[in-house]
Amino acid sequence: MDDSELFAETPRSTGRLLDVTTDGPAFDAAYESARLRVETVGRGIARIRLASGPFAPARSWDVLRSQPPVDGAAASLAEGGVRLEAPGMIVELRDEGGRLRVLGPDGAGWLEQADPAAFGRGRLDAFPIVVGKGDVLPAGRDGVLARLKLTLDPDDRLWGFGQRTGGLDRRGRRLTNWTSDTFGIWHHRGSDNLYQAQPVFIAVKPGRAFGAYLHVSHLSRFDAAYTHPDRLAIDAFGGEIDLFLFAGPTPADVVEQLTRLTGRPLLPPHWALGFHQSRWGYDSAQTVLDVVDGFRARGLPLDAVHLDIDYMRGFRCFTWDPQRFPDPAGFVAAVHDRGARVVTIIDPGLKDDPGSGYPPADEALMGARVLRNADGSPFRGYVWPDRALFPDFARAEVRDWWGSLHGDSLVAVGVDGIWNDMNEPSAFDGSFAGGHSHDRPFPLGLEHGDGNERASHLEVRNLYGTLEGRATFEGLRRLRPERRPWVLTRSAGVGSQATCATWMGDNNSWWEHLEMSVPQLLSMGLSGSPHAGADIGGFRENASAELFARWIELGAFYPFMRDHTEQGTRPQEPWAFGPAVEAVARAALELRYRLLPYLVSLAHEAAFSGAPLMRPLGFEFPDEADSLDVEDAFMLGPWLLVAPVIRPRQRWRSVVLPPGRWRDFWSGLPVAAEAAARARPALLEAPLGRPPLLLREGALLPLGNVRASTAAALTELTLMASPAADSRFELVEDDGESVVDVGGPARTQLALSLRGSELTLSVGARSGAFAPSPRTLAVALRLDAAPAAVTLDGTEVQAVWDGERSAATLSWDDDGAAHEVRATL
Ligand code: MIG
Repeated sequence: MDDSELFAETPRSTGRLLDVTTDGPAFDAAYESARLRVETVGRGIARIRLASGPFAPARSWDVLRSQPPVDGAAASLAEGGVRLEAPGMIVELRDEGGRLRVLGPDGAGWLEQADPAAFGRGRLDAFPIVVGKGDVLPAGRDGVLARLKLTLDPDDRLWGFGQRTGGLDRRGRRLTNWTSDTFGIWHHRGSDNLYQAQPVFIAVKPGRAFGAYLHVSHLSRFDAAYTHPDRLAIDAFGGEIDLFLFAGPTPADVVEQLTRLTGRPLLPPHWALGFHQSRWGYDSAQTVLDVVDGFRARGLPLDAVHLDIDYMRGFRCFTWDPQRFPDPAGFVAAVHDRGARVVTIIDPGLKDDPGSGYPPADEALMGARVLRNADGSPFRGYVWPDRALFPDFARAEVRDWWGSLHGDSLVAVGVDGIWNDMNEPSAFDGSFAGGHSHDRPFPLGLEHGDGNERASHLEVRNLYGTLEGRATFEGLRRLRPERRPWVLTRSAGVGSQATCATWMGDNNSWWEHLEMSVPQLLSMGLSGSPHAGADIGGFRENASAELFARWIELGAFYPFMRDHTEQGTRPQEPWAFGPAVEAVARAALELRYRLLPYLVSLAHEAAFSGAPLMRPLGFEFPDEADSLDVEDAFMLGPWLLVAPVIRPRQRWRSVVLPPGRWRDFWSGLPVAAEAAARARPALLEAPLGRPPLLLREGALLPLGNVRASTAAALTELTLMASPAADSRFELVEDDGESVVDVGGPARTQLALSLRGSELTLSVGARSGAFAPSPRTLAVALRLDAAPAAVTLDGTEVQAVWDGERSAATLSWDDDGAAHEVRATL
């Protein structure tokens, strides 16, 4: 877009560079009509702020975490400019032209400022997705658009950008950061923004990655080589470009740096990693219990059932319908008795009927806790309960109040988790009963915050879901301090990973949306939010039997695994499509439950370093160009490669294999060694119920026994191993429910080495407070042939050779002590 389409007036450029001063690990520059500050704020993290006036004030709701000081970062005046050298990255400003350059530690260019930055009142119609009837830009600096153009390396793939439609590499797209209720048919490539806003990206090419986070909550947009093939333009309202840069050098390092700055991902309770069943339209306690019984009667695993808006009395949040759910506590107890958990939906819109015996509305109005119009009157919009009020989550007092609302009606009843919907926020301009239009009635000038923190909707909208999720998380933590909170949210932003899991909203029962869920969830993890899933089977419209089968097969690898569908669609429980599909669903669910010890370890890794559970191949093989460009397959943690089937009637899949020796998970047999050696695609068989699933060389994969739910004990732990010269994995275990502090979880170091024909697998002594229940520990070595000899702690033992699974297995009662298995191949 050229300037005339973006700005309502001729924009001001920064003008001449007047003065530069250094300040320890930072430098400041004054231009004729702008200021710049470049600063090292943490290990591998630099911040660039550029504004036409004073920098924006800090906000109490901001997600940034303070960082310890960094050694070895210093700014110095150099010939022709100023240079900030920090570990991992260099930022320079050259006197001539006053432009920025970002370089790697080796001096290779990463980003270069293409034009002087520009500032001016923006044009709202340049952001068509945002404009509602009568929307106007707020006055003052809110409405000032800041524009920075950077030149990119032509080889850079651009990953991340949060929740999006489309593919993994988003080069060539324009990406708006604006949370919106964009449902079903709008989940397509032409429609760029969805419910969440994470303005972050990773630029990656073989052997090098760096990242960026645009720390601006106002409406903003990236033009990622869309208008100009080698340029990244950043446009942000609020009058300032505030850009954090992450030095990498690998994608994993970037995600670590991003989540160190904005919060590590939450640690979910174990039940949340199990299978969730949901649908809009489970309209009575009995219906829900019948569904849970359906799982139990068939022996299908289930950990949670979700209650959609059907449970409320007239869509009033924090109430139960007295006819449909006459005894909430009895109902929840009955689900618990069946070994499952209850998650209830909560929308932000509170029914506007003060004085009618609905305390949340009274308290909201009397406490002035809601969003206000410019004249100070409460803002009202229409959602499920009809006319509604919207809490102002930017205020700490309102977040506390909101959290406490979950006490009597939900936590005291025994509800286990909370599902936040409609928090983009979404509302309409007329009653739902009368057929609503899809206007966006939240005026951009609507007021959030209080005191000297009053802020416009243009500034706070993108954070609304993040702040609601935080209020809910903190409320649950206060109300039930002994348990890990679990909150699922539809709208989210950078920072919400610390409090909420998310799902991808209202997809359709289309193959295209099954396919899209892979790059979508990969992008979520790369953007710091790994605990994400897409509705299995698709939300809108009816899934075909085959689509459902393939989707639940794929969903077994989603970090958050939930079957959900819209009111009025055909039944979508795993048995609803007949015995053949039920068998596929059973295989998928059983695999999910076997994978749980691995998923728990990966969730701990994510909580420690940000590393996503679901990873692009290039995350694990960042030096391999071929791996970097795969978007239709992914890694689950370091050890498993998943290549889902994404088309009907397909029984084969071609898979680009990263280097190394890969084995078929099911048979244990080596896969297309020739293809792997030369990074060529392999063609793999993919019958229904058995999608291509490959075990990486060096795998140390912990697997559990199949259970009805995580409420049942883990009685077997199997370490599935595939030989390699050297590899390691940390098995992390905990009780799955309590808040884990440092020293709580149990850790076991696993290591594998191959010297000549001697394979050694060592299981370290378990450390930490958690003690697992009694169980068998098994080692399953995936080998080409039965081993010649096997010893356990130096004593010869008999391993059982299973030719069909190419596995030599031995087991013992787990005593938490160190053990060593040696096999002569
Ligand atoms: O206007 O609560 O994305 O999961 O079933 C639709 C009803 C509101 C949208 C959510 C969907 C949920 C539905 N909600």
